[in-house]
Amino acid sequence: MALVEMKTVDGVGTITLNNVKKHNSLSKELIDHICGALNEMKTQGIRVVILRAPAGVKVFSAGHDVRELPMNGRDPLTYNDPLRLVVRTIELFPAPVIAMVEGSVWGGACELVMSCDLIISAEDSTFAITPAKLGVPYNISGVQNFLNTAGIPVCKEMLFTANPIPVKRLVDHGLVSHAVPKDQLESFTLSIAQDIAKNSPLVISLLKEELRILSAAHNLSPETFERIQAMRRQIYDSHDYQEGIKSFFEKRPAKFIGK
Ligand code: LCV
Repeated sequence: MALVEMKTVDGVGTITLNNVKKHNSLSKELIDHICGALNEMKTQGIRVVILRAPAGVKVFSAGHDVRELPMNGRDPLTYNDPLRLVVRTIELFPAPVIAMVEGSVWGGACELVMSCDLIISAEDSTFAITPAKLGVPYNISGVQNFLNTAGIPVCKEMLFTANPIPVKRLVDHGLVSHAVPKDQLESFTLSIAQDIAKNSPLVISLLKEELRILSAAHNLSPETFERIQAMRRQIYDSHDYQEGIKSFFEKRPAKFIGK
C-alpha cells in the first residue's frame, strides 16, 4: 500500500504522507516512499514540491518510528538512518520543498519539516523536539539543522523542554514562514508555490544550493567531531537511553537517573 500520495499540476508537485493510522511516524518504509516520490518528481523536473498530510489530521507526523530505534547499544541516528536520508534528500532536491503543516509535529518530524525550504502551517499547529524526553542522543548534523532554522534561544528551549511549542511563537522567531487559518492553508500554500514555479528553475536551484552550502556547519576538527561522537556513544550505551525508549512503550514518564 502506498504510504504517500503524489500529485503534479503545472510544475507543482504534492506529496501527501498517508499513514495516518500510524500518525505518519517516520518508519523506514514511509521514508522510502517519500524519497521515491521526490526522486520521481526530480525526474519530471517539478519546480516546487508541497509536502503535507491529509486535510484535517490531528498529527502531521509523530516523528521517528520509535519501534525502529536500536536497543542494543548501536547509534540510533547514524548517517544512513532513514530520517537522515530523507533530510538530505530534501536539502539536495533541486527545487524548493514547502512543508504545509496541519496538526502536531513531533521529534524527528520537526527536523524533516525544518529541512524544507519554507514551512507554512495551520495556526493551531504545535512543534515538539523530543530527544531529551526519550533519552535519545540526537546527532550533530540534526542539531545543526535545528540551530540553522530556529536560532539558539528557541532551539535550546525546544530541545531542553521537549514541549509542544505553538506555531505562532515559531513565526515570531522566523522558524515558520506563515501560520494561517486552516481553511486557507491549502490555497495560501498553493499560491506561494505557483509564484515560485513561475520563476527561473535554474536560478532557484542554484540559490538553494548556495544557501545550503553557506548555512552548512563551520569546520569541525576531527578531534572535536570524535569527542562529540564519544559523548553520544556514552548516552546510547546508557541506562537512560534504554529507560527513555521503555517509558515510551509503557506509556509513562521516563525516570532518568543521569547515567
Ligand atoms: C512509533 C508511535 C509513535 C512513534 N513511533 O495516539 O527526535 S527524537 O530524538 O525524539 C526521535 C527519536 C523521535 O522522533 O522520536 C519520536 C518522538 N515522537 C513523540 O514523542 C510523539 C509520540 N507520540 C505521541 O505523543 C502520541 O502518539 C501523539 C500525541 C502523536 C498522538 O496521540 P494519540 O493519543 O492520538 P496514541 O498515543 O494512542 O498512538 C497511537 C499508536 O501510535 C503509536 C503509539 O505507540 C500507539 O501505538 P499502540 O496503539 O500500539 O499503543 N505511536 C505514536 N507515535 N513516534 N509508534
